[in-house]
Amino acid sequence: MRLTLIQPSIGKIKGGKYVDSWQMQPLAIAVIAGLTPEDVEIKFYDDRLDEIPYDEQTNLVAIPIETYTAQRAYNISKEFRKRRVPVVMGGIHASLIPEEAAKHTDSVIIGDAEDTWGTVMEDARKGTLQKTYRSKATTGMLEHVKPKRDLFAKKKYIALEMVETGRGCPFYCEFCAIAGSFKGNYRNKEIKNIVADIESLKGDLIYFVDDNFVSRINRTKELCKAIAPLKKKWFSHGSINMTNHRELLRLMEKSGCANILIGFESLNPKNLEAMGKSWTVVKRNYSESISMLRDHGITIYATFVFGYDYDTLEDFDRTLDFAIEQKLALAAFNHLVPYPGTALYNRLMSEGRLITPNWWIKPDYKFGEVAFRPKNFSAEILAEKCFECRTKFYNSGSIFKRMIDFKANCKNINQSLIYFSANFTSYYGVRQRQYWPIGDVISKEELATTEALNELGCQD
Ligand code: B12
Ligand code: SF4
Repeated sequence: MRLTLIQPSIGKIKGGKYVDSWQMQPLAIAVIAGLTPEDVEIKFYDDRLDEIPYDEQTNLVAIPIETYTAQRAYNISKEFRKRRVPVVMGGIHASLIPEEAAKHTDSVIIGDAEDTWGTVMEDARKGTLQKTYRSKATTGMLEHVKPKRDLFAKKKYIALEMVETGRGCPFYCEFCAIAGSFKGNYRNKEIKNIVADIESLKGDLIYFVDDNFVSRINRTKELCKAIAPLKKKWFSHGSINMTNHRELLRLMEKSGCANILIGFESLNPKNLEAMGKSWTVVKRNYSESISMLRDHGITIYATFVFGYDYDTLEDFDRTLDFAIEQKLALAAFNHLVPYPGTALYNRLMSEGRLITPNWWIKPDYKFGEVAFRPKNFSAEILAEKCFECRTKFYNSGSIFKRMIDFKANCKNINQSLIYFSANFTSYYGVRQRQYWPIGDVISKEELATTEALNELGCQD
């Protein structure tokens, strides 16, 4: 039997380069391959880097989908199904709205693959694929499956090794797809399995893909102690309440933490309250938390979101100034996105504020377009102001100003190299991503007619 695994892109520009910062190893693909019986021949194509050979013989196609890749995945699925090849889909978007995915595929896997994939493969062999498979794994430890990373060997990904130590997050922020999907649930793997996974990797830069690396403080401390002797540099995401635990910060530093992405979201306490995120500033304000992380040599990738009801036009500049003054190593200035399956989506829908309820499958939808009506300015102004914050944050003056931080951003040669390469990748990425086409492969001419080509800076 032959299985074809496909990582979909968001959409592509024919002959153009894909967004650099999005070219990372797709770990879910390696996990599914690791769960697949040995006698099955596996082919893997990454739509971001490869052409998909629709006519190559195969018995089953499996595609992970996120909200932004759903439209493209549905188009890919259509091609295979036209050729009578069954297609199955899983991943966060398929799990959040399986009824939509079911219209475009033979089978939808809801939740984890670890306890469902074996049955899917058996049924596929027998030709008895069910319409849906639902994972029952919601509590207890997270099972570790050895990812089959050799599938990535010949592909040019960013030089980061992806490792998962836990899944889900104990918090419940209104806008977050993780909260919508895991409902405040968090499960972690056994530390000895994580250590073995890291030991098997050649690279020295690890990206822990966990939704919230500090979900369980004591367990994260134990994990940091266990990985410190491996002498790797690592990056991850975590909630800001980590700064309530000095010992944790010390252990993170000792274990090689180079950068941590933290959702700051807003400087306005009323917005934080509306998001269900007031807990971020209960013990100390953002500046104090930043300074504590800096004292431990940990650089920060802060994400901000605009478009909540208490945001005014002044908040864009105020937030940008804060991010530069605080010398944040990296920052994202996102507009609020109503992901389906979230509490935010349901609220905006009930308030009649979704401009296009199914924006992610709208044929000419572009990355960076705002899909809802904000309260205090228009959707277009929101998109423009976010883009302006990004370009100003990544202009050379700001990069230079933020560089002058010898405790974290430029504390040694390695950290300085990471700082510069991440900032320059972001400088280009910001322009490349804005108005990136969603859903299909389109030509530059088609794109030009939608007036966005210059904005994209997508030279060959
Ligand atoms: C690593 C990561 C990235 C990396 C790499 C992503 C990649 N695919 O190459 C980078 C940094 C590039 C990235 C970029 C973006 N990301 Co991201 N990312 C993640 C993160 C943190 C981890 C994903 C991961 O590897 N998990 C480990 C694997 C093993 O777990 P898993 O994906 O859940 O898969 C399991 C099951 O879901 C299931 N499964 C998954 N797929 C399939 C398929 C089949 C067939 C089957 C049977 C089962 C199955 O089996 C797996 C094992 O159980 C997730 C958070 C998350 N929990 O998903 C966000 C997440 C997926 N990203 C998100 C977003 C929004 C983005 C961006 C749009 C951000 C931006 N503004 O630029 C971009 C989009 C880029 C793109 N898609 O091309 C959102 C998506 C929300 C949504 N509703 O879709 C998430 C959920 C984060 C969040 N907090 O909301 N991301
Ligand atoms: S803390 Fe982060 S990952 Fe957790 S629910 Fe809130 S936004 Fe989502």
